[in-house]
Amino acid sequence: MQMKTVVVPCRFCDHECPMEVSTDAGGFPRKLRPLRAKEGFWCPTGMNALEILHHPQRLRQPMKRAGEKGEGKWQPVGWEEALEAMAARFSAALQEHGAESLLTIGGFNKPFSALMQGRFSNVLGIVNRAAAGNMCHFARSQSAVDTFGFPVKNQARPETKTIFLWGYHPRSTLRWDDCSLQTALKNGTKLVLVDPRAGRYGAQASIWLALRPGADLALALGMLRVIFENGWQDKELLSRHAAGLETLLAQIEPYTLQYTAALTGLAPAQIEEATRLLACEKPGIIWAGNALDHNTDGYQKGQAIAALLAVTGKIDVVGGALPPPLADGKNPFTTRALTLAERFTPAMKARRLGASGAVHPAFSGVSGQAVVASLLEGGPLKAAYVAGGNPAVMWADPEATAQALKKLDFMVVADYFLTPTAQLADLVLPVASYLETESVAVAPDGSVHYSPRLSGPPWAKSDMEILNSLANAMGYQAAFWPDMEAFWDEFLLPYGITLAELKKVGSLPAGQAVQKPGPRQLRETGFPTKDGKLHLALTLEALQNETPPEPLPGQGWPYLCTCHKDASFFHSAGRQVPAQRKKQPGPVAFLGEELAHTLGLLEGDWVRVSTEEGWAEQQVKLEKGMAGGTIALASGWWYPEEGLGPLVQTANVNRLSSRHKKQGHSIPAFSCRGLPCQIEKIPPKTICTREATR
Ligand SMILES: Nc1nc2c(c(=O)[nH]1)N[C@H]1C(S)=C(S)[C@@H](COP(=O)(O)OP(=O)(O)OC[C@H]3O[C@@H](n4cnc5c(=O)[nH]c(N)nc54)[C@H](O)[C@@H]3O)O[C@H]1N2
Ligand SMILES: Nc1nc2c(c(=O)[nH]1)N[C@H]1C(S)=C(S)[C@@H](COP(=O)(O)OP(=O)(O)OC[C@H]3O[C@@H](n4cnc5c(=O)[nH]c(N)nc54)[C@H](O)[C@@H]3O)O[C@H]1N2
Ligand code: SF4
Ligand SMILES: [Mo]
Repeated sequence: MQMKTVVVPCRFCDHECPMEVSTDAGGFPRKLRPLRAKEGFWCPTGMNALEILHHPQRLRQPMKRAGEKGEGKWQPVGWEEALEAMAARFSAALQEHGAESLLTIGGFNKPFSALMQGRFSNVLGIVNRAAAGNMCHFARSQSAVDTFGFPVKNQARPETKTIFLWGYHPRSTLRWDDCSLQTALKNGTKLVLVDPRAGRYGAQASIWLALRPGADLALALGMLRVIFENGWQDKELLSRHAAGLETLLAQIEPYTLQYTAALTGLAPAQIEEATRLLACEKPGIIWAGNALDHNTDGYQKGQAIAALLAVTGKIDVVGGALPPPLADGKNPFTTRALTLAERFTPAMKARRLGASGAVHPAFSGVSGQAVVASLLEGGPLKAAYVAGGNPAVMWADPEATAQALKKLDFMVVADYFLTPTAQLADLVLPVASYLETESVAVAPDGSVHYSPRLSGPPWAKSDMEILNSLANAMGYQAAFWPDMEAFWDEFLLPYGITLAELKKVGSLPAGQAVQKPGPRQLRETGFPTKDGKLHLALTLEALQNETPPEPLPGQGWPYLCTCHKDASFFHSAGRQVPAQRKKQPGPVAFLGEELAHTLGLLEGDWVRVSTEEGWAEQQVKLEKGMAGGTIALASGWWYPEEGLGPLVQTANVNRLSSRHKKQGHSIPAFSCRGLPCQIEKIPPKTICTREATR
């Protein structure tokens, strides 16, 4: 068979990795090869596009609900009818109940899909937009922006002497970071691991701080105190630029080594030595992950980490945390312009759910907790458009989330499969994967590439196309495009080329040179914060009476549970895909050998982990040196094979999390790291992966 190859960007997440696709004589994709494989890069999610293409459980046509919500009875409908129904229901909600009655739900940023969702919301005036940011990275990145003016990008340079992996496990999650980390380690960079479990880095770390889950704020404050006690701070930098230093010093005062050790479960000498590495072996960087975002005090944790970087002079230094370039030549058309972001005015933002209170002004979305609370209380929401998210699995308290979503008059879900969220919909739409969509890709070097639609299932449409058609059907032609070719023509305007012309030539070389991040002499000019200062005081007072900063096991809940992501799955997706389930057939909870011994548990046993909120059942894998009294469950689990409906998610770790008790201050996240829990052995479960996936 004569094969041809073509390079297309994977669009399952916002990294848009180039994939080499081999197509047969009919142009049908047969083989995938990630072009970054040479660097040791591998991603099961990107690779599953081929299996999705042929999967028997793939959504194959729009379907409307035929029975009760969640009953599993569907009636196939054509695209025309689906679009008409959507346009009618959304228009009716708008007219009868106003823009506050509409809701969009997206998940982790899917390129272009999120863009069109943003434009759709901005044109219609939708104020309630739930995406994943508040439970993903927002606390971490915004706290750095507020402290020294820009978010931290993980970059290892030959100059980098130390890297802290702090609640971040890129070998499973963001593998290109792991590739660069491995290169750095080979070149002598030292690794400090801050994680209750060793994962894939325990053996590579010079120091492993196996802290109690949830105790990151205490650790960071304790380390700050060690720094000032030893005079390791960058005195010159602080004397010129620090704001709020006195407050910070008062805030860290209680966190003596002994107190910090007691709160974190770490040895004082270990904390001291890790702090010395951070402060004295420079330049260096802290690569922080989801463990910092997934608590009510995620913003304060981010502030403390940002303060650690700032006081040790790691900002704007080659080998440390560099600011992004002032101009980004990657795409002359900014997302802001394409989404018509200026239409989302402060007055509109003020009308969204949960806007009052202590929400950070930079956070303009709504949290899942606010959506669920409002729906259960009979609030204004009537109709929802869901694309790229699976809230009935990924939000806190899946049961309440499902009950809440059922209360909507009308919910549309665009997905590949009938997920627990889609099962609750009134209308489901089959979405096209990156292999099945014609698009344009702008590479990091600024070059522009045509990405063909490889013969995929004709029934599937891209998110962009669906929303563009919906907006047209609702009468918003003026702010949208007659078809997708017209959209791409507009996207390509700054390049002086049309889609049809790009299709002929394939690619445009990099135009404007893309700037690399580099030092900007901020020590001289001041930092890109509103007043040029380094803002070191933490907004700790905001936490008072809300959340204890460090969860401690209590009566009836003697242990602590936390979670992590499986290397083989992207959140809740992929559980139907044989190759992925083969790698990871079921949900694995890591348990320290000591605790396993205390509980009489062996590798492979099944356990039920309970918190005040609920329980989840997973299979034990023993892990050496894990933080005392801790179990780390896998997130995102449901069994498509069980067909039991959306309410039965026995393995879902989010059953353990509260949706209302701990809203999170500043950035509304829910806590899923460091919850007091109980662990008990249960009879073994059989996971029928073969039936599941065939
Ligand atoms: N306990 C716990 N909870 C967590 C986390 C955790 O670690 N632990 N992680 C949090 C984080 S970091 C995040 S980002 C969120 C993620 O939350 P979500 O983004 O809601 O989770 P996903 O499972 O990725 O849901 C994406 C859904 O969209 C579908 N999909 C994929 N690509 C596309 C596309 O291009 N178009 C459309 N229409 N659909 C698509 C997938 O099949 C899947 O069903 O969860 C958060 N929740
Ligand atoms: N395979 C895969 N890759 C993904 C994703 C996916 O779902 N699957 N999701 C993508 C998304 S949206 C995101 S946001 C990133 C997230 O990527 P990561 O930040 O790496 O995500 P996690 O695995 O959730 O958490 C990282 C580490 O935190 C540790 N941890 C748990 N509790 C604590 C704690 O209390 N303190 C500390 N210090 N550590 C703790 C866990 O053991 C784990 O090693 O990954 C992205 N890439
Ligand atoms: S899902 Fe994997 S292959 Fe696809 S863009 Fe993201 S990291 Fe790259
Ligand atoms: Mo995320």
